[in-house]
Amino acid sequence: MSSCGLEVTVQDNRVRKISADKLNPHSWNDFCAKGRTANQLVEHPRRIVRPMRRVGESYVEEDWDVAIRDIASRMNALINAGGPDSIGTYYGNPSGHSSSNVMFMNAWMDAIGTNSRFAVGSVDQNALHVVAEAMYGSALMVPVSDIDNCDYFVLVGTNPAVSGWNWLETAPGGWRRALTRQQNGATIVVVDPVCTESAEKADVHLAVRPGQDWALLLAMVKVILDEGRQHRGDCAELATGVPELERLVAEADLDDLSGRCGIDRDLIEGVARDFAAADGAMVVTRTGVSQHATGTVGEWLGHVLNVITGRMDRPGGRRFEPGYFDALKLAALAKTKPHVSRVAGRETVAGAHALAELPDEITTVGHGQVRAMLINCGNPVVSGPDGAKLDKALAQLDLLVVIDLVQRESHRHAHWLLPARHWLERDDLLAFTSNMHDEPFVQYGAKVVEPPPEARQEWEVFVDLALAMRRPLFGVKGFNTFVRTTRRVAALTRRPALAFGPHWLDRLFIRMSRKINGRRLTWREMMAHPHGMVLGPPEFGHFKSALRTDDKRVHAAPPEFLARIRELLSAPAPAAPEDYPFQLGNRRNRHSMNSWLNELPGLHRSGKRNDVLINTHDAADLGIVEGDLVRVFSPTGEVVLAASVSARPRRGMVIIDHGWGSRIFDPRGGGQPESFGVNRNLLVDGQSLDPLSQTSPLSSSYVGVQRLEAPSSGRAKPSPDR
Ligand SMILES: Nc1nc2c(c(=O)[nH]1)N[C@H]1C(S)=C(S)[C@@H](COP(=O)(O)OP(=O)(O)OC[C@H]3O[C@@H](n4cnc5c(=O)[nH]c(N)nc54)[C@H](O)[C@@H]3O)O[C@H]1N2
Ligand SMILES: Nc1nc2c(c(=O)[nH]1)N[C@H]1C(S)=C(S)[C@@H](COP(=O)(O)OP(=O)(O)OC[C@H]3O[C@@H](n4cnc5c(=O)[nH]c(N)nc54)[C@H](O)[C@@H]3O)O[C@H]1N2
Ligand SMILES: [Mo]
Repeated sequence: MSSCGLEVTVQDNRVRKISADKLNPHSWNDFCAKGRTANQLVEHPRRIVRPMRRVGESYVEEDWDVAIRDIASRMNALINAGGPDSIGTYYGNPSGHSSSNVMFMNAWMDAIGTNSRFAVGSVDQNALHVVAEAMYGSALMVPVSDIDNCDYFVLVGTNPAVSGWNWLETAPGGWRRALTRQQNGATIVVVDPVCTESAEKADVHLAVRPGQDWALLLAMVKVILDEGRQHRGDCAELATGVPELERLVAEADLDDLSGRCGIDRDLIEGVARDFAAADGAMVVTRTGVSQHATGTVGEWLGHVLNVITGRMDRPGGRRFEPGYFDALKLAALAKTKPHVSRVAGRETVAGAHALAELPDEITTVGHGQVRAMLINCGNPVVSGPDGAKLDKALAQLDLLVVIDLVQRESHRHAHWLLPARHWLERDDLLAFTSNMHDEPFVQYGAKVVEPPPEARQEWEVFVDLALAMRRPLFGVKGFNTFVRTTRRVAALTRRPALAFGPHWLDRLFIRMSRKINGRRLTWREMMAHPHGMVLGPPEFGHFKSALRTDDKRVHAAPPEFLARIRELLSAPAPAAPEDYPFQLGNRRNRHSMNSWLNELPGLHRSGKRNDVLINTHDAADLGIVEGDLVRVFSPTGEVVLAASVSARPRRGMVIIDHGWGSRIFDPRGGGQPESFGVNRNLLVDGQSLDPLSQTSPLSSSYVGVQRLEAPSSGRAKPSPDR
């Protein structure tokens, strides 16, 4: 799914065994809980297997025809009354793991012409999109890591030992490969307020103050530019804006920056000099940087360090992988018009509005008020800020449609539950991500088990809805007639493949594919390699020509980023409010995938719950010992959970894993909802955002912690396994 090759043994249409595909030349040594447990989701006892319509407090199964007709007519009525923006959408993380889902969801949204699009990017990777657009000219131009040649890694806000080396790039086994480099002399620097599994293995761990990466990275840029350690050639020819950067760092003071980020000045200077001097080096920035109000400028300065020290397109640095398919070109063609949101007045980022804006867009009366929502592969009540507010808003909708495998927390008010196919039940070619692999790679994802007969792929739902609503797919007049014609031909000839669908486009994408090592990939060749094909060694030299800026240069100093830094420099360093002295951090768990694996049997053996990790000294001050029940509260909400005392977090920081506290309902069996752990995002307010990426500062909230009671003998278990 994240493009990792799996070997699946199937008998009588049931998965018997899943293991890493040893014959997959790209990903054979990477295998995670998502792959290992895939069959449990396929056979989930609470899986939705037919469309279900809400009747009072329960659900009844219906035919697809009934579902599509009802949804289409209700949506059309809402559009007639309040305009296309009254239909809202939210698409979550797994939508990006299916090309056909993304493509046809957009085709449908363009068909109805709605601007009420909300996406997971605003709780995840928007900062990277904004930086890539400003510096490289395309939101999708994401450099990949050349791990195997790197001598000096600066890993900022990422815990690859647990989460893997991926965020708009996939480097299978990335962390293990970095550790191999380390054994051969490379240095690993981890910047993280928490002493994570990755930080433990690092040569240098910089326990930065949360949200202050920008100050640390700016200090490194300053040391490099002030001391003349930059790559002169790239600063003059590859990039524009270096003089502006020099002016910016002249206004900053190293002691001030060191105070802001909480890292000693000597240490910063040492890391900056070693980074600049290393043969191959890279800065990598991820969600730990982005999920703060300063996320975009933190992300930006990571890229700046790579650019000014000559790391772009050089061994051991960050490369551009052109892949077999030019996703940047397609993205430029398919780019949606920017839109300003009705209530908050903010412009879309990467084609969608911030999830944080959704509740007010639903509850604020006026033309364009969101009255219907379609949630595709998402659990926004749990993954975004102030879930309680969103839950309340979702309850007020005239129509809530969900496409998912099971009914989770965000789906509790759904009027329609539509059954999706699991990725083991569908064919897919992930052409859009071909430039995100760290080597040129192609694999056709083949279906391994037959889905429940009534489960459908998302694209089918979007096509059927557009046809039933009589609104042209892709917003192209005549497209629906064309689709109907191909369907008729397919029915007459009994050749289902003749009906228009994503498989038409997959073939087209391969026909259009770029030559790699002088050869063009063919469909036949791809299909003859079911384990995937590495299309040649990673190539350098594609970065400059792939740039989509008007002058084909890297824009190292976009004015809006400079302005934001000046704003931060002129403000005092943020301090905790008196009643909420702790900053709330997050971590990922080896056995979780955001909110969607926690309930599976066999995972989290030592306890299906999250707890709150409190620094040893802070716990002593509060009189809290391991296993105590504590209340964690903010102005937005509160949760009650067990304490785990640990030396990992910085003082003044408490950590609660996200993704928990999401009920799993039983619309078919009518059983009680199952629930594990608490939703820590109930503590995060939805008002503050990173102004540049509109990302919610999920890791910046201030909270108070209060001991409620001592552990009963049964509760004082160690913290959940990682
Ligand atoms: N505090 C805090 N909050 C965070 C984060 C954090 O680090 N800290 N991380 C953020 C990040 S990085 C992300 S990506 C988001 C995730 O946010 P979301 O994408 O909104 O949430 P997920 O938990 O990934 O839920 C995905 C849903 O898709 C369903 N699903 C899985 N496969 C399919 C499929 O093939 N088809 C359909 N139709 N449905 C499917 C699952 O059952 C599940 O209900 O959370 C964010 N929230
Ligand atoms: N097992 C597992 N793997 C996953 C996922 C999962 O849920 N489970 N989710 C997948 C997804 S959707 C994504 S986007 C990726 C994310 O991959 P990563 O970005 O590597 O995610 P995390 O492991 O949460 O690491 C983020 C780190 O940032 C730190 N951090 C918090 N605040 C700050 C700060 O202000 N500055 C710095 N420097 N660090 C900070 C946190 O302590 C944490 O260790 O992982 C993917 N892989
Ligand atoms: Mo993510």
